[in-house]
Amino acid sequence: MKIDVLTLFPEMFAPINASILKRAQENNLLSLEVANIRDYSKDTHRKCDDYPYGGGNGMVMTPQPLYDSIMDKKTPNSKVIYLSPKGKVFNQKKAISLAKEEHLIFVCGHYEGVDERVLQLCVDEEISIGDFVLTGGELACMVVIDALARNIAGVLGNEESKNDESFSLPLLEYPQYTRPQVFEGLEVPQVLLSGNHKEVDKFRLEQSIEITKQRRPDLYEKYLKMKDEK
Ligand code: 4G3
Repeated sequence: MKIDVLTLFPEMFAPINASILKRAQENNLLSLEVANIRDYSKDTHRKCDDYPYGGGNGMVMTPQPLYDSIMDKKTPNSKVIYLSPKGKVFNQKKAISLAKEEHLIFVCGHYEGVDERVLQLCVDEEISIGDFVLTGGELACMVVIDALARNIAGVLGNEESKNDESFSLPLLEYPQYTRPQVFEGLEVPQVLLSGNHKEVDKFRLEQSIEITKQRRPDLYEKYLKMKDEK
């Protein structure tokens, strides 16, 4: 997959070239390019923002540099995504479907957002990572890229990716333990040491159900309904 990011702050994207996403790029499963919107400004001072028509607080990103940067990256197979608090809320299902795209272009807004006409002209989809406001779309963009990249075939070891079925189940993850068997007086549950895989699976499912019931009553209701339908 090819991903283009358009931002006024390319330096914010350093973390995306570490760890698993670094390996994905080295293995040519993912190609990530971050471009500076300012490089497209035709203004003498490379300005990319201006006061909002109608007044109000803060600045708005001007359409020209944004429009030109998007058009420069766009191909017939691209999907252009804008990160904003008024987008459709991102989830695991969306992460899986975006992982199947050929070319994604992420547009990161700063200040109080971008001129609406750019969204109208170029943006295919508006996505939010949750009901809160960030200083810019960059962190939201990295969240979406990380979540989708781990669903590209080959990016994770196959054992790791299997675990995601816990989110379509829909139950929260069961607790995990590793060595030592006793840590600060706390013991690993006996059943996990038994070697009885059927009992282990049963224990984990019970744990998942219990933690979901406690922490996410909304998911628990969904789970009960799904079980009934079976
Ligand atoms: C206001 C995305 C702020 C308007 C972006 C863009 C939160 C999210 C911004 C606008 C963001 C999110 C930039 N904050 N919840 N800040 O995904 O168009």
